[in-house]
Amino acid sequence: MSLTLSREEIVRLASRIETAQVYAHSIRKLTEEYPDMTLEDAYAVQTELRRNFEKAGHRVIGWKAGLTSKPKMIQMGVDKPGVGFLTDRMARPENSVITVSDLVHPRAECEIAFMLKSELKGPNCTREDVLAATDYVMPAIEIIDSRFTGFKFDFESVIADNSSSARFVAGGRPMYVEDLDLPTIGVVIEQNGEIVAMGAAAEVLGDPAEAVAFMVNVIHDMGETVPAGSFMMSGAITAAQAVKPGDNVVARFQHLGSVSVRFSD
Ligand code: 0L1
Ligand code: MG
Repeated sequence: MSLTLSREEIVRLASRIETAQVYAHSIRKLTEEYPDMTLEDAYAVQTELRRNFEKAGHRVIGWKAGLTSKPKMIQMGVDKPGVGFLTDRMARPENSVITVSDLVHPRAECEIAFMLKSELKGPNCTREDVLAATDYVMPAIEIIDSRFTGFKFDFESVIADNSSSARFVAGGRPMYVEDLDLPTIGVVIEQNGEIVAMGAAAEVLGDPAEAVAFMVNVIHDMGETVPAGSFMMSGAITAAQAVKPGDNVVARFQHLGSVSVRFSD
């Protein structure tokens, strides 16, 4: 696989996505204009988007794995997850109110987040490396937002759109990985008091630490390492739930406590 887009096209597509994200309007998936776009092109657009946000003063505080569950990968026709960057501007306090009028297709999903105490780097990062570098894990809700019209997209378009990153909320009870059997941690999501999804962390590549190792290796391909202090969201354990103003979402994790968030206009 290689780059097919020119530097000018990468800059133009990154700016199109940035505008869609900032002003919450939908755009056509990028592959309508560039049907031969490769994964390398998509990550080049995402990198340009990251640089644009950094120039505007946003701070990259970590990374996320997206499309981690088997059903979602099958739906997208891929056998690997995607990666996106997380910034300080996406973070929201636990139980805060998230406005949906500045999002396009908001959905909530629950994940296990890893806080790193030492640097991780590819190209051969393993699950064991991740566990050794992890200070603690904690539960999180990610609010994803695809910017593509009609919620129609493909893998390349999603990657360029920073894997639909929008907001995230961490909370619950931080715990050391040695005190947990990560794959067997169960989670239940409630929306307005009703259970809407449940699952076990093994849904994420068999073990969420595998997803973090996968991310580190993709980040290496983007020319970056992952510093100590990074916040790594390992990917959705259950399907994402569409949310609307007035909704209240709670993710209850076994051992790790719960995280909640509310939504308004
Ligand atoms: O975090 C994720 O799983 C990203 C999902 C990307 C596709 C979508 O917006 O549903
Ligand atoms: Mg996610």
